[in-house]
Formats: sequence, structure tokens, C-alpha cells
Amino acid sequence: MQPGLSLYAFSTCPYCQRVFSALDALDVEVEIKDIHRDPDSRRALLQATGSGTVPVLRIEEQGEVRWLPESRDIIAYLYQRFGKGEAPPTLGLANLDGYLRMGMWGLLLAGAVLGGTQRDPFWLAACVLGAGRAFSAAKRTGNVWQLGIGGVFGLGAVSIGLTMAGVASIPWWYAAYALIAVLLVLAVWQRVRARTRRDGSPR
Ligand SMILES: N[C@@H](CCC(=O)N[C@@H](CS)C(=O)NCC(=O)O)C(=O)O
Repeated sequence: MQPGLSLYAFSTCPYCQRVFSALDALDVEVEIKDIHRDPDSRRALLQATGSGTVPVLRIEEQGEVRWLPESRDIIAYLYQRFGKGEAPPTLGLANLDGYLRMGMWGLLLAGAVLGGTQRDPFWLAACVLGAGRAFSAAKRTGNVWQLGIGGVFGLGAVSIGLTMAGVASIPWWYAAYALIAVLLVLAVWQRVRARTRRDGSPR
């Protein structure tokens, strides 16, 4: 764990995930302050930066504290401090999660447009990508929702594979509908909670 460095973030934020990936690539560990799980961290961030936008890296050096916002600047800082002279990746590891996500949505869309049996290989590939990135996010952040998302995509991949092989047809999409409903409720709940905190009303 690097002393003096704390990353203010939350696990499902794509910009934060770029910074997580850069930390992984550099093999550097910093303290993570999850502003969705820890109200004190969120308060400290608001006080220091005047906004709740993350990621922000808090850097304490020789008794001085500065707050560095913007994922790109944080990644540049990390590469400058911990890299071996290599340039921060623009199309590599630090952006991998974003490309996987884009690929997954592209495949899902292509499958939906094609329809019929042509849909299956596209959706199979999308499910494999979706499961891979959700499980790796779950491993990195410990977020149980990512585990759930990975599970549904994994089930989807297995079911579509079985259907394509003519072995069985499992109505896996019911699990997906249930998950989408739960995630929507969770998103609304988090938004309401964030607003209640901002307005200073009792929790
Ligand atoms: N340009 C910023 C964008 C950061 C950003 O949009 N963060 C989102 C979460 S992924 C956020 O904190 N939104 C809530 C807010 O701005 O209050 C960066 O690259 O770091």
C-alpha cells in the first residue's frame, strides 16, 4: 500500500475503473475511499474539491496535501511516479474495460438487429465479454453486484451455447430481467440517498 495516496472513487464508475486498471498494470496499491459506501469520504471530497465527481487522487507529500481530479491526469501522474519510463496506455490496459463494454453493447445490438438464429453467435460473444468484464470488476472491487451481473451473463452464455448445440433451451432472460429490475431499484435508491446527503436531511 503506497503511503500518502488515497483514491476517491466508486466501483461502478467507468472513469475510476480506468484508474484501477492503471494501478493493476503498474502493480501499485493505494487506499481506496469508496464515496458510495463511506459517507465521511464523500464529505471530505466535497469539502476539498467542491464536487462529488470522482476519481480524485489525494496526494500527501512532505506534509502537503493536494487533490488531483481527472482520470487522465491521475493515470499520467501514476505512470510518471511508478512507471519505468513507458507512456500511459491510450489504447491498452487502462482503457480495456471501456473497450470491452463498447464491444459487448455492439454485439448485443448487432444480434438484436439481425434477429432469428443469426442473433445467437453475437449474443453468445456479448455474454462471454459481459461475464468476463463483470467477474474481473468483481474481483478487483469486491462489488457483489458485478458478481450478479457476471452470473447472469455467464448463465446467458451457457444457455445460448446449449441452444446453438441443440441440447436444451433455458429461458435465462428471466434472470436478466430480474437483475435489471434490481439494479434499477438500486440505482434509484443510491440517487435518492445521495440527494438526501447533499441536502443535509437526516438519513
Ligand atoms: N472527466 C472526468 C469524468 C469523471 C466523471 O464523470 N465521473 C462520474 C462517475 S464515472 C461522476 O463522478 N459523476 C458524478 C458527479 O459528477 O457528481 C474524468 O475523466 O475523471
